[in-house]
Amino acid sequence: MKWRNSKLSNNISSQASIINLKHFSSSVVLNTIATFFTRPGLVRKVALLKKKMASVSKVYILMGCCLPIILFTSWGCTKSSDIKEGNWQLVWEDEFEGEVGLLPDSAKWNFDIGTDWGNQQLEYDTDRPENASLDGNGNLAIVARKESFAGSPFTSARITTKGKFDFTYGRYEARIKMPWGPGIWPAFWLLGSNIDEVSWPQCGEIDVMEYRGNEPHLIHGSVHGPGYSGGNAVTKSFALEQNRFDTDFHIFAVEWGVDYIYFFVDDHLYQVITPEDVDGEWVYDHTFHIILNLAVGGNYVGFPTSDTNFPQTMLVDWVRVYEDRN
Ligand SMILES: [Ca+2]
Repeated sequence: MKWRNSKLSNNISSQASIINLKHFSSSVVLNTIATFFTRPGLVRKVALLKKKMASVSKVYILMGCCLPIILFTSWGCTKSSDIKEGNWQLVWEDEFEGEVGLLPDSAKWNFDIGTDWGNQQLEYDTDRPENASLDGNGNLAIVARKESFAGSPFTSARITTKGKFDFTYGRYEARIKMPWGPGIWPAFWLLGSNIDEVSWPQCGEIDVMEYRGNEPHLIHGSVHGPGYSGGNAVTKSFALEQNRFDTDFHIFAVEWGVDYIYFFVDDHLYQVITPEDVDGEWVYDHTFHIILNLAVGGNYVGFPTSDTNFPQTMLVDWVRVYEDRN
């Protein structure tokens, strides 16, 4: 989540078109390969793929002639044998069940209290239930508010598992419903737990999901490490077809193993990162911890406008971590 040089896109529709084509040419093909050759849940994935194919039928017509070429090219880049299948066993979870107003379980989560975090964020992150608490319906609500607090014009929250759950490899997933509005920046991410010893970005960072509130149909998955951080991170976007991430819950996940990180939205594999894809050291071989936060403003997302309503709420139904027992 440390971005320093990213530019705010003002052309959502054209960017969406580009991303959709990228998604079509790589994600759908990868998903096709993964579905039919290596990953579990064949029936469900075929159903998802059919739904996806229906939604991009116009693209199919336009690109029909190119399809064999794309398939051939993608097959050459990512063989079915490259996609590893995990035998996932649940090792950690928070379902956020409990009475409304309760703080997140202190046995699992810490609050990072303060502001900026290196990104020029505007909010002050507190440990108050007004900014992070259970909603009584099985969700954690992280709430950004417009209020003057400790010298900042907004408040919100940032919670981490550092020192309480630090883990290496596995499938990390969360079911989240996004807020919406310019300058709103929710994220679900992993940070190297050795950050105090080696600092950032040497510690490594895996952004399972980032989202710019002014682009509610797009999410982004990234890794930051030495030589490829901030605006030079290795990243890819996933766009919903005629839908938005703030109107319902979606599942965001990574599957992280020795020399690979896969990125998923609702079981669509849309990005594969291996050591060959990073322009620097591969630093994803030690323990990381989980972070959930909702930022207001900052270099990555730009700043709130008159179109941004407050309070803004990021709802998290659950966070689950699985270990590969293969
Ligand atoms: Ca829940």
